[in-house]
Amino acid sequence: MKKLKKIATLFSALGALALTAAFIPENEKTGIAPTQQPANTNHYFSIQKQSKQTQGEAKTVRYDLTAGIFNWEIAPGKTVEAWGYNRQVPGPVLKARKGDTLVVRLTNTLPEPTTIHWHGLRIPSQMDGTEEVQKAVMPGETFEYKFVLPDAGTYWYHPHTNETVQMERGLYGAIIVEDENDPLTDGDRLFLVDDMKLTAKNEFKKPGWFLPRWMERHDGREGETLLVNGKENPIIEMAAGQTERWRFVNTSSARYFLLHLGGKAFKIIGTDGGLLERPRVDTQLLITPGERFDLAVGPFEAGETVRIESLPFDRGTGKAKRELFATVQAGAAKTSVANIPDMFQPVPSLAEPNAPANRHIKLHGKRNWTDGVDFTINDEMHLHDQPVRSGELQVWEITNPSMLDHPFHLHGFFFQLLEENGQAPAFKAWKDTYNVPRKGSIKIAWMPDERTGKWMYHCHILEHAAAGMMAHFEVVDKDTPIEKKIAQRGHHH
Ligand SMILES: [Cu+2]
Repeated sequence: MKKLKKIATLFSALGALALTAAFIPENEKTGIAPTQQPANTNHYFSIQKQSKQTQGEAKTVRYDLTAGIFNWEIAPGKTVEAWGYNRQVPGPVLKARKGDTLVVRLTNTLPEPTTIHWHGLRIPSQMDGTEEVQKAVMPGETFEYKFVLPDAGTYWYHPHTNETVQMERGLYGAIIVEDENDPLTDGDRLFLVDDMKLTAKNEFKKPGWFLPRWMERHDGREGETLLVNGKENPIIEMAAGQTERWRFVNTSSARYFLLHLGGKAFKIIGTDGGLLERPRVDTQLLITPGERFDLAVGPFEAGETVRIESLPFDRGTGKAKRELFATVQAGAAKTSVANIPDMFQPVPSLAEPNAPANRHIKLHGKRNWTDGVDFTINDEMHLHDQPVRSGELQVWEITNPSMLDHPFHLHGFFFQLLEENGQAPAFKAWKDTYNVPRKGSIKIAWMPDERTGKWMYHCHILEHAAAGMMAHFEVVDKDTPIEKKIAQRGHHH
């Protein structure tokens, strides 16, 4: 009896050992120290520049990300059981220079499978982080992502598995790709805008009976807890007399963020795919889920307080409020070295606004008596769309006869807006996410390159994508007969 017990203890100890070994990140086993692992998210509020010495020579930048569950304080005394990377919300800022190779080792300690999608990065299809191109990373498993960063700008990462739960609870982070052409500013900050839907006990709220469930599927999930960089109404200290680069990312499930800085003018300098052709002065700016905008902000006067708010914007749900997200306090003045030129870089036109569309995409919904509503693309949930060929210009007309706005997101490629409701846009930009207004339409152009493989486009309101507003398609080599691909796909399903 005693001996048996001893053996049992030994076996359980061995089991525990094996389990522990599985959870040790590869870097610790090999003794290679991971680079740049910040301990908290304060770094979002003040980004350190890359060292100048490394400029010009491409390098490999490594990060270890561990997806897990932990307590996260969103405000003093207010803690949620978050899901996040490296025990912080948002996860670490991944920083590199254009041309660098990014290597990210993901370890999953969540109770369910996960993946990482690199929103906006023009990387190979196999690295896109969807379950179309990889097997989800199971609990206890590790997966290495590795790719070259082709474009400077502000990007973000998040799971492409069970997004309505995993992203809502905090699994997301920012990526900054620097370039020698970046305008000189006095500081660099990130603003990851999010909301959480919490109970009075600060637990993630799940809609109980059918009507709230129907509503959440229809409208997308919006919560009353408003966050910037994982914090509720943070106070940001900034020196007077400075001009800073503020990088906004809308990481929320469904919230439309109509940025307003107390009426103060700011310069829009970049968006999803990097810098604009020239800065644009404005006092408000719509940032829909998934979109990024880089601004040049300031200078402010010493002692000034600036409220970072979202103005009311009705996206068809009829719920529009003015809301405070963060507060900036300007301290004593500092000398400025900022220089925002009048011209950045040309954005060569892919097509004229009147170019005829070679694909028509309809975003819509239909009644479903179990869940209230299904969301569709060309009348199908989770559409399998036709392939496109490398090097063949795509002009897509995307119509939205539904009663709700939908932020359209294309994976892996930048597009240009040609028209919105029949009007040419005010400026040219590289985008990967753009709002399709309800009862309206947009026309976009994009060029599939040699990165063949499986891609997708979908609404970036996470509940809408989950409810069917999602399409899969393939980029095929220019010599592949498309008819054959369609036949293969037909055979598959
Ligand atoms: Cu939508």
